[in-house]
Amino acid sequence: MGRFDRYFLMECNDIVEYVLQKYEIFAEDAELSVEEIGDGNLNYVFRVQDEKNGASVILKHSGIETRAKSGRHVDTDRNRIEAEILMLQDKYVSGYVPRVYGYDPVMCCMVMEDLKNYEVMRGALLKFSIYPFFADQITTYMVNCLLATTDIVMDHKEKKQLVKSYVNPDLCTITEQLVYSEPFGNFAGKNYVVDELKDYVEKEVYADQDLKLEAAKMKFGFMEHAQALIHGDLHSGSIFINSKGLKVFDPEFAFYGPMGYDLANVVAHMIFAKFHSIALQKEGRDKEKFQEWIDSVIRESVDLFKDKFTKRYDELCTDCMAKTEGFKEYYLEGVIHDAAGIAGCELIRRVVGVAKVKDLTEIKDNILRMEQEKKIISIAKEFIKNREKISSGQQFLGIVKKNL
Ligand code: SR1
Ligand code: MG
Repeated sequence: MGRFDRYFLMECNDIVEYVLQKYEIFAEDAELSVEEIGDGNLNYVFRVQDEKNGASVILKHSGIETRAKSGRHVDTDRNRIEAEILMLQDKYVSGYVPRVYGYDPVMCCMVMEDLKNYEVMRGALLKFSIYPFFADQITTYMVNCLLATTDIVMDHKEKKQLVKSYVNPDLCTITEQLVYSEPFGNFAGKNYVVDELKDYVEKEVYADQDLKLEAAKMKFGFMEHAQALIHGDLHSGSIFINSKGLKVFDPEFAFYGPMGYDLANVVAHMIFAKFHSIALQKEGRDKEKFQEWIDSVIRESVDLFKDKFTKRYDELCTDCMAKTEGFKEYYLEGVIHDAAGIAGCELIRRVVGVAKVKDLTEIKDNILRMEQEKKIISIAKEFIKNREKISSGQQFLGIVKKNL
């Protein structure tokens, strides 16, 4: 029995032997070095580099426990789901996801393209970088991947096979708890905020029964609505970007859920970037330009999603009843309402919950941070409570601007 025929948690010094045994990627005279570069909550990410010839790959390896020492066990099947989703999405929207070279179900390890010429978008936004084509690119990714996997387009039996193949109970449990439950009641007692925000959160979030009811409705929408194969965690840390293009990665939370979930994450994390800039970017022309660009992304992510969805729907729709006049508009309205409400949940959970975002934690002055977080909570509450009235990019942006 070989060393890698039975699962164990690999470390840096196991990786060269592993790659050489399992893959014929590198030249015979390669001089390989390994570096652990992951900074997520769940997995280990290694860059393997041939120092002599320049080639490199990324290995993503799943542990049975989360990295954050919560002791939470998470099914390593997420690594299979991630590898398969990336390969599937490459067919729907070629070039928008990293290439996968192989997946090993024993060691729960995927080998993929090293995107050295790209930057993780959250880091880039924290430096106030602007990407003029982002809204256009991310909506192309979303519409192509999401619509193709719905009952609108896909053979219904084939779709049910995908639903089965991507049941993702452990990762969905994380979302059900961290996005749809804990933010509205702190049931596990693990939420935390800066002292200056505590009273506000008690009153405006935990004691708001109307808010809790709307969140409960949305939680069941998430669990019960197998609409499309969603990415499931499409925040700015799941996007590699440069001035020409982007690659969406890390779809380990993928499953059949409400497609508004992905759009919601894009919008919510642009709002975090906006408040990070409001708090920490030096006043001046660059700040104005960054703010204007963020606003345009919030608006266009929604409007371009709608335009592209409308066009692709007509091209791809196969279901006879889905061709009924008025159904497309009804269906798309529902997606946008979902996106508004889910964006609200995402905004609140990153303020009060255990999984924070650097956009806010980098604001070291607690008063300044509390001021931004209060506004974010107001925006979120309006998104959630009024979601069924929100149907355009301008309405999303209007709510943000009203609460600045
Ligand atoms: C325990 S995982 C915490 C969060 O990180 C991931 O990126 C997801 O957003 C999840 O909710
Ligand atoms: Mg992730």
